[in-house]
Amino acid sequence: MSSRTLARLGALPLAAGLLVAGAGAAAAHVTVTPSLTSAGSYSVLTFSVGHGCDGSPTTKIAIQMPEQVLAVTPTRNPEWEVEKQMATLDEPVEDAHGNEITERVDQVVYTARTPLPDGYRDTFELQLQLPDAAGETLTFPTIQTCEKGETAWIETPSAGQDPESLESPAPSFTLDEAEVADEADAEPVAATADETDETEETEAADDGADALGIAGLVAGLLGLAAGVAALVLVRRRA
Ligand SMILES: [Cu+2]
Repeated sequence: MSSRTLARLGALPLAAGLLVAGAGAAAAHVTVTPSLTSAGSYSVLTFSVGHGCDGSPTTKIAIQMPEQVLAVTPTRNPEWEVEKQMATLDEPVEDAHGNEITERVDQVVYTARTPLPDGYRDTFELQLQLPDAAGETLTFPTIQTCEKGETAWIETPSAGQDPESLESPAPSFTLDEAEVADEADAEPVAATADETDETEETEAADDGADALGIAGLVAGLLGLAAGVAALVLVRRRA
């Protein structure tokens, strides 16, 4: 191993330390914190707004979705109206249920019922399935509109540039490798259990009781499987 390689390896922890320190400094910006970063996972992204525009209260936050993202489920926030602005896809695609999708969510726009005063923060949660693209950085250019003026959080670092040197960086994060446990995705499993229950309820009482017992057993086993999968996930992260 050459001394140059050793020097590079030595620089790695330093670079990582700088990134962690940078996260604190960026806390006042408009930032995104994903609940999961593994490619293909269902993640809840929490966008936070830490201040107004040069002291002016915030009236609107418009978050642009990366092109690879088709569908978004925004969490409602009692202080804000939320609206999805759609864009037509160049070519229709099929979703997991075989339905044809002709448009995607281009922007999620939160409009304040009462402007958010400078010096107070608020958060916006968007649930979406992360694209299956480990290593790629997802960027969410965001326009913050205030009673006076606006801030465009749209800057992205060029190659080798320190993101901390940007005045108004776009919220972003990098996708990690897909988790193996994602194969046994919790959502489809839950949907199957629900359907079984509904079908059994419409049947005769005699058969229904037996079937419900079996459905309960199946649901129990599925729950156990999900629990084991979750445990494996937790162990892997630790
Ligand atoms: Cu800031």
